[in-house]
Amino acid sequence: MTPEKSWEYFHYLNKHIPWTKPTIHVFGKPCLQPRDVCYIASEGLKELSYSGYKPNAYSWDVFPPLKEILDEVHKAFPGSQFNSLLLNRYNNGNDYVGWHSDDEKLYGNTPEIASISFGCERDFLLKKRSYKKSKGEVEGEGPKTRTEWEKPG
Ligand SMILES: O=C(O)CCC(=O)C(=O)O
Repeated sequence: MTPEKSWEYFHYLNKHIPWTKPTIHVFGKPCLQPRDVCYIASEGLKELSYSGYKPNAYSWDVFPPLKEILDEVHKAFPGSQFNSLLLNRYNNGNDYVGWHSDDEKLYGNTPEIASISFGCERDFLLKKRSYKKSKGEVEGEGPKTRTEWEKPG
């Protein structure tokens, strides 16, 4: 994607996405999510729920440029078939996403994630999740369902 096209998408998303800043619950305490979000999902996908919040799932059909972006992602990862999109808008340096793994049950045991950024350049961080090992457990023997990576900080 050219930088010009990428900025075109940036302005489209900024203006036309119905951004919300939901209240989520972290360790039982309500707090405003520190960024704007919007959720797009293919028909038939189970409802997404995280931190006590169930976002409304918009259809891809409402936002044709998102379908173009999805096509680009599918081209970049041949054979992929992404079924949903969580959009995040970071308005300034105070907005962020905390360390987390995308391990919601509805995405299955080995979810595939693609990430695409528009706007200013920023760091995208990943770290290997730490976990307790039992005595004698061989490295790489952990439960298959574990999602091993966390992102970003
Ligand atoms: O905005 C990002 O780079 C990461 C977003 C993310 O990890 C998420 O929404 O699950």
